Parts: sequence; C-alpha cells; structure tokens
Amino acid sequence: MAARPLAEVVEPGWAQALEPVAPVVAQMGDFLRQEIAAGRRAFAANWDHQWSSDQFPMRPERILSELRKAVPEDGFIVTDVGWNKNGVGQQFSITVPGTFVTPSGLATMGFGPAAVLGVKVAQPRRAAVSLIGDGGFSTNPSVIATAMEAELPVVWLVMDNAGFGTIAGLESMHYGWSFGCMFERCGQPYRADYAAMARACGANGVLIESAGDLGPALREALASDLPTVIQAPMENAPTPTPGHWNINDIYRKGD
Ligand SMILES: Cc1ncc(C[n+]2csc(CCOP(=O)(O)OP(=O)(O)O)c2C)c(N)n1
Ligand SMILES: [Mg+2]
Repeated sequence: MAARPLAEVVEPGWAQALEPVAPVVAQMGDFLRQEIAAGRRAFAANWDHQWSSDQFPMRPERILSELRKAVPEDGFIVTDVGWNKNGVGQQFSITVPGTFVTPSGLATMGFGPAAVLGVKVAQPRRAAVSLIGDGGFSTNPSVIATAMEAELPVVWLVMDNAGFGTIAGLESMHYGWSFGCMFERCGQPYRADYAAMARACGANGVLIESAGDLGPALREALASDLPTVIQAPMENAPTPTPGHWNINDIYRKGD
C-alpha cells in the first residue's frame, strides 16, 4: 500500500515534528502488514476443513463461507450478537470499508434484524444481509412486516442453533448447566419456523435442509425484490471471538 504524505494524515502542525520518525513508522507498518497476512494464512489453514463441511445441522464456518461467496464485496453484512458477530469478526474477509455493521461492544440483541433495514434505505442498490442468531431474530421478528411495507428486499440469514448458544456455553463452563438458554420442548431441541413467519408476512422464507442448499438460497434471495428469511439449522459450536481475549476469562464464578 502506498504511503500517504504525513500532512494528509496528521493534524496541521504535527507533520514537521513527526518527519524524522516517519521512515521508521512506515517500516513498522510494512512489517505488521506481513505479520497479519501470515497470521491470517495460518488461521485459515486451521479452519478450512470446516468452511466446506457438509455436516447438517451446519457448521458455523460453512455458513460464513457460503455467505462470503454469495454477497458482492461491496454488499453489507449486518450482525447481531452471538456466534454471528464473533464469526464475522474472525472468519469473514471484509475488503470494502464500512460494509461490516455491528452493535460491537454494546452487543444489543435485536440490533441486527432492524439495522439492516436502515442500511438498505441508505444504499438501496447494494446487497444488505443481516447475519443473526435465532435468539436475536426472536427479539425482533416484526422487522419482516416493516421491510414488506417499506419495500426493502433485505436478507436475514438466521444461524439457528436452537438456543442462546454463546450464553449457554458460558453458563455451562462456569456453573455446569445452561438454564434457560437452550430452546427445548419435551426434551428435544425446539426450533420455531422463522421461514414460515416470513411467508406469513408475504415475504420469502426458506428453511435450509442440507448444507449445499445455502449458497443457491442466498443467491436467489439477493436477486429477489422481496425480503427473505433464510433459516439455517446449525450446530451450537463456538466460532472464536475476535481479539486476543477470551470471553471465558472475563466472566468468573463468584465466591
Ligand atoms: C438485549 C440483550 N439481552 C441479552 C443479551 C446477552 N446475550 C448476548 S448473546 C446472547 C444470546 C444470543 O442468542 P442467539 O441470537 O441465538 O445467538 P447465539 O449465541 O446462539 O449464536 C445473549 C442472551 C444481549 N446481548 N442483549
Ligand atoms: Mg442461537
């Protein structure tokens, strides 16, 4: 990447003061870029067998890789909270700045299903996909009717692990149970039919029945002039959390 003149990137008056150290900083930048690229290659080598896994219910990595292949590089990925956000943060290559929209540290469930509507209003010609969990989508399913009224052909891709999966993992790690976090009925995983909810609103609704169906379903949804809910049953498996920290180091069982 070509270095920009200092005067363009720092406050007026600082350029002269920083001039002597600029070459060193530029060299460090090159070194860091190489280190990051090597780290990404090593990370990808660890996970590529999951990116193409045919397992069903699906692996989260396969969902992420199908999404990356289907959405144009300038399309928007809007997440919520859970494996969706954690997965995009670490396993989804973003090449166009501003195309990853996320509640980040505020982590408000229900953000993803709604925020994608605002994104589509602002950029109607670009693809806008909301990648969300079943818990997050359940907090705000009325967005389907709103998208129908406003004629916004957005896509919600629901990673359906039949639970508040991230929180179930934290609970069971620290307390040995996952009370209230896994959706069950009569001892079996309980999945509401989110695709049918979409159809009830007049939108498209697709329930994925095998891993290979997801790519074509995404392409069809992106070409449609109606909003679409795609429900992808998924194993409740962690995608690594972005950054150097581990969420399990933060929450500790009290004395
Ligand atoms: C309004 C709100 N309530 C509770 C939480 C805590 N919380 C964070 S992730 C999560 C579970 C989300 O479930 P789901 O959307 O299904 O994603 P998953 O963890 O299963 O990937 C919860 C309850 C939150 N972030 N926001
Ligand atoms: Mg879930």
